[in-house]
Amino acid sequence: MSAYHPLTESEAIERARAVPGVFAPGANLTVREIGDGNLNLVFHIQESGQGKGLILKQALPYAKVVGESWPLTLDRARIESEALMIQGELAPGLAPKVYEYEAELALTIMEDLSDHVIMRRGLIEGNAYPLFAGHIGEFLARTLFFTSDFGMNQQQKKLQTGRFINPELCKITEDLIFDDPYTVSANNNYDPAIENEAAALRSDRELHLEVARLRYGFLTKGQAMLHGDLHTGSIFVTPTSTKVIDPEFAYYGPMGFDIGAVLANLLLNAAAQGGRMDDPSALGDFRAYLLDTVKQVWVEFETRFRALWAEHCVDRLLRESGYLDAFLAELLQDTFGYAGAKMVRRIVGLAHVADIDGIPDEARRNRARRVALGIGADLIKRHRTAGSIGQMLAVANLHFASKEGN
Ligand code: SR1
Ligand code: MG
Repeated sequence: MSAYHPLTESEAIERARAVPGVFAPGANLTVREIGDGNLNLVFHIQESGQGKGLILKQALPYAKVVGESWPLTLDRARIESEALMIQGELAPGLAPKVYEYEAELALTIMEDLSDHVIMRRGLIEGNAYPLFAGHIGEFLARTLFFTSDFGMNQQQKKLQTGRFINPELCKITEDLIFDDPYTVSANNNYDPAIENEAAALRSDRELHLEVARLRYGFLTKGQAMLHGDLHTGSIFVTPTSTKVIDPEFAYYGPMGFDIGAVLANLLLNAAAQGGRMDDPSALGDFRAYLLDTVKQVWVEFETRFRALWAEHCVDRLLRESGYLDAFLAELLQDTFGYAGAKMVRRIVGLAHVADIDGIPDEARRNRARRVALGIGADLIKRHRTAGSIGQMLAVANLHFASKEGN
């Protein structure tokens, strides 16, 4: 019989105690279960008064957000721990250190990041992270380049692709992002006040055609090892540090899906701030910061990806002059489309974002939802004609102005 069982808090303490070299023998350890995501248990173990800690993340055999009626593979814990280690090697300092992975318990033991905050929470509070664009640009460029056919031996890449076959987690994305929002689905979850907008998503055939293209890209375009769920709840920050966590959705897919996820979540926060900030000048300043960050993430990514290509591209023909420009032009278009799809799903789909759902005033909350849906649907529809990151900012500003009347 399998030894798997969800850990109790006291078992989590004893398991943490057994990690060599972290806590003093006999240390007074405290534990808190802090998992506020959709899928897992997360225990935070601390040594009282010593500033030392560990995180124990344990996969549950079902999706916590729904319950035991939605079974989910424990193999995602292996995928997550392997992805964390690969990302930590490729992008030093930008992922938490993994101490141990225990397959039987689907348990990953990693660095305590409690001196950081979840970026989504920080942005909701109106905090700016000026180094973030450079950090995430570096993370994206290095993890995507070095796991792709540009930066990795192509036979090794095929073998690595096999280790990241992640059908159940991909199916969640295929349903929740690339299907449910565009049909009547029991998974959908939205305020009746936006029924007209939700119905418009279901009847817009032009939109469906573009979503089909993005969906097919997600299903077939195994360009690089993705994080697979790179929203601002998967990123810990301080003013000087960025750590990317939670890559349990990792698989080989289209690079634009990861980049688009980051940009979508910045834009969701920009939409949300219209319902949160009362002072127009503070709102203008914070939105300017967020939109500049959207632009800088792409610029920092592209600059680094180009430099990696110039120095480390392993494929003679992919080094051919002009190829990289064409590749990056298509990647920008994918990024627009995936960013749009990520925005739409957070408004009408199963899993929402606190940026918007936490807006206290109902009318302002639903206005922010309409703004986000408008931006998202436009990015999807326009993705194949996108030619510069500035166009993404223009789409956002258009919807702020037209739906907020300023
Ligand atoms: C059933 S899981 C719902 C969502 O939570 C994760 O963070 C992913 O974004 C997934 O789509
Ligand atoms: Mg997650």
